[in-house]
Amino acid sequence: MGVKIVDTCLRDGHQSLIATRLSTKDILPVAELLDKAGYHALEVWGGATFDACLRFLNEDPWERLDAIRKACPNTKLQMLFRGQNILGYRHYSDEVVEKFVQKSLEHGINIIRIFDALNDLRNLKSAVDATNKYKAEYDGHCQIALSYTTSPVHTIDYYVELAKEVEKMGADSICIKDMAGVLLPTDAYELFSRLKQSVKLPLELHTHCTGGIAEMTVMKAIEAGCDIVDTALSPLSGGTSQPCTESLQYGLQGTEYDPGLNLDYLKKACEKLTVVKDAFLKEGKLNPKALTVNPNILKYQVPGGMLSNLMSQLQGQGAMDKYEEVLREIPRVRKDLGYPPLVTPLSQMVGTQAVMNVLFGERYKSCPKEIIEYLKGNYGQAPAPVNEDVRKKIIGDAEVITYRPADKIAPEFEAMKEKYGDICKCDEDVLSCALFENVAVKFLEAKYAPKEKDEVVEFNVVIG
Ligand SMILES: [Mn+2]
Repeated sequence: MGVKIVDTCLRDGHQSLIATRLSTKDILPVAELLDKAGYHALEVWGGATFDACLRFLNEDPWERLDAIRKACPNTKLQMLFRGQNILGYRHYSDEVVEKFVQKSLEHGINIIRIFDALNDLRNLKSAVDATNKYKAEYDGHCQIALSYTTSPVHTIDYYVELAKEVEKMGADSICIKDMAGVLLPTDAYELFSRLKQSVKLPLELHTHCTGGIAEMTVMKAIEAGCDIVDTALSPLSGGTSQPCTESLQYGLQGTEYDPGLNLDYLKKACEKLTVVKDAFLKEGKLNPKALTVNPNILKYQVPGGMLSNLMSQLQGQGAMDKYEEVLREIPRVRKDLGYPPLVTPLSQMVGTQAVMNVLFGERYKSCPKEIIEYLKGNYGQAPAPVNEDVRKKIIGDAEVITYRPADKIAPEFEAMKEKYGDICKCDEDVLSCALFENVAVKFLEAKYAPKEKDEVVEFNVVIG
């Protein structure tokens, strides 16, 4: 049995390289071909795709999912789900989490990859329980992903213990989610060897090429028994994205690890996606910097998506010259905050704080409100103690909670449904509003507005 492959080009590939701007029109012709190539799954939804559809592409993310499901009758579809954050940037109520899981499965998702930025398992429980509740009905699968990072507390023992706990929680498989691409080949070998000995579940590796070591890391993980790896079709692979699918297929062909993918279909899909990619390059929406190996990230631990966001943030401020300085500030902020792994939403929060610290010329002179909430405990437990001087400077004597943040969040779904009863035509619309209220309301108002053109069409009918 060879290694199984999940292709990420239609989710993380474009999230990492082109700020999640592939449209459904770009996606469908590629998806149809990938569906025939023999993948374990295609990662196509979740992460930033939902937000980007509503905010930038004027597309309904639920309709995108339906269209992809229709285009891919043979392959499992996977989504990335941020635990209690769902696909948003704050904690939602348990019943919104459950409803979102159920609707995702109903619209065709099979594998729900659930993670929490802080690996605070309390923040995974609702999503995991909901997936397990509905998975039989919809051919679902509950994967728990552990956010990988390195720090004095993030040791191999830490991950092995965490893996044992998530196995008990009801995961069907475990993913090591190395969103920054900082997992070194020898560490991967040790980590996957230890995990293989400690848990019975299938193991998956998700990493990024940013630092230039991903292919080595993937190979060592496979040799240590990793069952599934994430790769991206060539046009959206490499750089801040995943290793290239076709290359891995060529590299492992004929070995005991042969993924068994059909290279003819991959080539056809590659041709379609290359046309799309070239257009993004031409419009300047694919920054060549994102495609260049950056070994510095092995030092700074910055994930690909965060790097491209950081670049556009700094470009917007006309401060690209501060890029290296911000990269150096990130690990300092991270240490002050108790070594949170740099993954959404923590990556944006730490990134923005680092930008502010550099641009204001004084550390923590100003803070995003999310950092204030984090320091009050509202994102969950930090992996290591936070710097109390920094906490005091930012939140003073405000209360710091130790219970699960969502414990105090009242049910939100019905209230949202009532509030936007005139705009929402279905529960999916209500969920869009629950996650991204302002953006979704604006989108739905436009979507359901009577089309002016249709109303004023006049026919010159000659009755003779
Ligand atoms: Mn990723």
